[in-house]
Amino acid sequence: MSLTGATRTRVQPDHALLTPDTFVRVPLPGWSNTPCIVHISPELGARFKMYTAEMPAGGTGEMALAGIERFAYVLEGAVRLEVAGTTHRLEGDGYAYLPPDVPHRLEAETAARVLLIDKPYQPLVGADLPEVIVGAEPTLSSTPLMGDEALQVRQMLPDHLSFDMAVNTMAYAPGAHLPFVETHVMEHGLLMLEGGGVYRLAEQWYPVVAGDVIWMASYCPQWFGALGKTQAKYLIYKDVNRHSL
Ligand code: UGY
Ligand code: MN
Repeated sequence: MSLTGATRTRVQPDHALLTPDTFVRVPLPGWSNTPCIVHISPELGARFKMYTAEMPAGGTGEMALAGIERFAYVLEGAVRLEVAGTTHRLEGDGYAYLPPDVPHRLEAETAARVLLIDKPYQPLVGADLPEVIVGAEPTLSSTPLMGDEALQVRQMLPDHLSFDMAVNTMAYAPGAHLPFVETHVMEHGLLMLEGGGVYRLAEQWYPVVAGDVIWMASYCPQWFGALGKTQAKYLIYKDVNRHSL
């Protein structure tokens, strides 16, 4: 309950910081019994949609749109995923990549929160369609960003031209920071998973903590430095491997 009308949420033409105190839940086609928080969408200026589905036990989700690929990441709880004749069980930090037009069904075994990243898949002449990927983030090996052992990256999707999206986690030891102010063609959707720090977006510096969501448009200058005594970690989406012409 806000008695002051104050919030850290900010929405700008080339970036947005969205904090949990401002989240609004809506029903979405394809989801039964499941309120969804739409964090990032074309209405904001993005070329993808990122949202959290808050599934009660027994809640279900399917893809309601043609030509849309999906990345699903379980934040909390356990869900069953049925896809291509196989049933998988995803627990916290488990994830799946679901190619466009491959029917799938998510069903919550327990109350669960699932982060979804949906976007129109851009086929590439000569490249095969991507396959279903199911994994668990903690089991992946990490690599230091540009040799900095204090900043570890885990890549959840294959580094292959078939994929037009990348979804990584980035874990910063206390005091670690991006090596420079990145300014690039790819856009980002980001969810803070742990800890906190300061995010520079365009000409502003924002304090951020676990639970916050950030959208960075193409070419939005960006930098992050971790603060506090525990690691800061975020999940980050970007568009990759296409010419956009
Ligand atoms: O992959 C990235 O572009 C990443 N280093 N960006 C970021 O953390 N803001
Ligand atoms: Mn970046």
